[in-house]
Amino acid sequence: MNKIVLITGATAGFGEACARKFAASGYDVIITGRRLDRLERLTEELKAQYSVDVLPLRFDVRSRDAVLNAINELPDQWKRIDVLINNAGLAAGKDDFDKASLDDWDAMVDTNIKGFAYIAQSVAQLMIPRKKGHIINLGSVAAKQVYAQGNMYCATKHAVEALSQAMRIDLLPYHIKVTAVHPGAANTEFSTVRFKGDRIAADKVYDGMIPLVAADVAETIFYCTTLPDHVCINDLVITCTQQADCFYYDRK
Ligand code: NDP
Ligand code: 8X3
Repeated sequence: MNKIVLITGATAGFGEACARKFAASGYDVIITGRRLDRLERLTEELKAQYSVDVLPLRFDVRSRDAVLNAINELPDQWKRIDVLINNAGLAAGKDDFDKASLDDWDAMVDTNIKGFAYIAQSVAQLMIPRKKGHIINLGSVAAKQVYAQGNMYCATKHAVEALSQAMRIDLLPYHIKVTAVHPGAANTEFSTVRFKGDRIAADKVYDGMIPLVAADVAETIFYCTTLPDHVCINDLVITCTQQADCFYYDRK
């Protein structure tokens, strides 16, 4: 029987790369996101290329009802989730605290904290009876530091850090592993989303350096799942070689 991974935000970036990596390694894959066309395309690709089962689920993690319906109504054979990659998230805008859009703040809080927590709790409830499972939460270097104009995004990622610690403590009796993965700058759709389609602003983020790509992060996440049952990586920061942290870059 194949292991099962559930990946939120699998229509782009890290989530999509994780779907490919885990499917290539023989996992059956539950992929989620809002963009149905991408979910359908990826489903066909994974099934054809890797001969694994794929279950695409379209929902918005900001909707509590949608999350609970999707997870509670999983067909029985898909409830045996071994790994959750709790990845769906975004930065919206990059503005001074006093000028930032409240809609942007709501989108980040609702997605990166509330949606993230709804997913983690509902999947943890499926893992608990089996006393087995691995939750991988996508934080960021912005979970460790706060940078100018990062205000609410950094706050949401600090919340991911706090909630990862909280899950690790409260899920300890069930031997559920909780790993927080904190990437630095990675060239995905992230910056295009943050700057609302402004490609010049988005590309500037990666000026003069070779940033991470989604496959780098997927490889690292997958590695965390390959360790023996008694070993858990709790917290992992990964940056490209030209980035030290939120502040120090060596741009050429
Ligand atoms: P992308 O923008 O490439 O992908 C984001 C994914 O999240 C998409 O699949 C999107 O799917 C999904 N998503 C966003 N909002 C929602 C929502 N409300 N409901 C359901 N799905 C949603 O970004 P990345 O892959 O780069 O980012 C993934 C995670 O990693 C995020 O949490 C991000 O904060 C974090 N991160 C990113 C870094 C980077 O530099 N790229 C660095 C550090 C952390 P859809 O639009 O179809 O719903
Ligand atoms: C994404 C990386 O540095 O733009 O979380 O916040 S950063």
